[in-house]
Amino acid sequence: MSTGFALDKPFVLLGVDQSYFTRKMSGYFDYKGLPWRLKRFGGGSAEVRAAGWTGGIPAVRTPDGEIMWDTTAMILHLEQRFPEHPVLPPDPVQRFLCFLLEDFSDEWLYRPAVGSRWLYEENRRHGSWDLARDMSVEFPVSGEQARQMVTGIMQGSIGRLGATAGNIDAWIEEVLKPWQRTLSAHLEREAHPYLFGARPSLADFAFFGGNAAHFANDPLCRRWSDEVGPAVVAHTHRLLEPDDQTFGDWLAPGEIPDSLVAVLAEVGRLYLPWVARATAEGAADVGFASGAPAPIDTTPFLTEARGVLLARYVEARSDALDAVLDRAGIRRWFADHVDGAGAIPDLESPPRPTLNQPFPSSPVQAP
Ligand SMILES: N[C@@H](CCC(=O)N[C@@H](CS)C(=O)NCC(=O)O)C(=O)O
Repeated sequence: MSTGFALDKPFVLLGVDQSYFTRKMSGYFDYKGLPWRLKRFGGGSAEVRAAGWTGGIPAVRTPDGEIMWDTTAMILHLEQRFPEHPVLPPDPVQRFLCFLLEDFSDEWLYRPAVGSRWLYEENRRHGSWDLARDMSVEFPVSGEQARQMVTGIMQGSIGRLGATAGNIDAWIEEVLKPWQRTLSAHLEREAHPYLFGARPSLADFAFFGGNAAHFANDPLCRRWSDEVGPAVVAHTHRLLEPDDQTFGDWLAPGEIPDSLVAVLAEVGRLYLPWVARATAEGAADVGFASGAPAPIDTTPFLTEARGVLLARYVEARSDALDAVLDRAGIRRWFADHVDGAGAIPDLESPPRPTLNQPFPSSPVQAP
């Protein structure tokens, strides 16, 4: 299997275990069977900054010493180099839906993930110490100093991603729990223990990252996930131990079970209306049924990501795809916005995108 990488050295994943996007990458490496090791990183590496990185963990050092970042771009780049155990469904309709669901995980579920860690005392107590231990490996500070540092930075940034003390309960009751419940109802079926069949896709690793780092990890979130999404917790555990699993085939071409349509409809309940408006107008309110205010600005990263997904829709568009989007009641969030389509990035070389932070927090400074 020639990949252009001498695999005598591992990939170095620069991030932390408590990080949503770091776990997305670690889950992918484990499934692909690529050698990797974790190096605790919260932004203090001169090597990574010298490569042009400006924020957003993780980053990755390849076996031949190249630095790259942005999980979506890195996974799509590695898929070109390591085609075995592919994570993109071959069927063009399922492949577009895979990108749609990955986008939902990366750009939406991250908000209740970080909000629930820093706005609920029990989660904050556990999360801040877990992160402090890792941060104090990289920075010359005491555990307590690291805990105060990371708590200060994250609490200072959650407002920007739309989570506040006034609306966090709405994020949990109107976004997280309905999502975990609907996803669990799909994953509990024997025919598809993963989103698109009996093997995991890019979107499965996106959700795995959020669950392994937050929703199946932080105490309060774990109790909710056990209650409303037991098959989601089981999905997380399978991808934590891929060597113990037997993976099967993708869904048959054109096969879109009703339970998957329900999952897509859940994406269209609050996220797609919000992102379509926010990226077109600069900002929009989530529109929680409870009335909890959640006005959120787009970011340059999000507007670009939305443009890429619309370009993927334009590229994949067919009667079959539009029929599925109609079944889920979400076609208009794509078909009516094709003028916002951007360019699909070419990921031949290790990606170092200029924009990498959907949710920028202030740069990590040692006290
Ligand atoms: N586009 C990036 C997003 C990375 C990202 O936002 N990571 C979070 C931690 S899970 C982070 O570093 N947030 C704080 C920041 O951006 O300053 C990816 O997919 O890797």
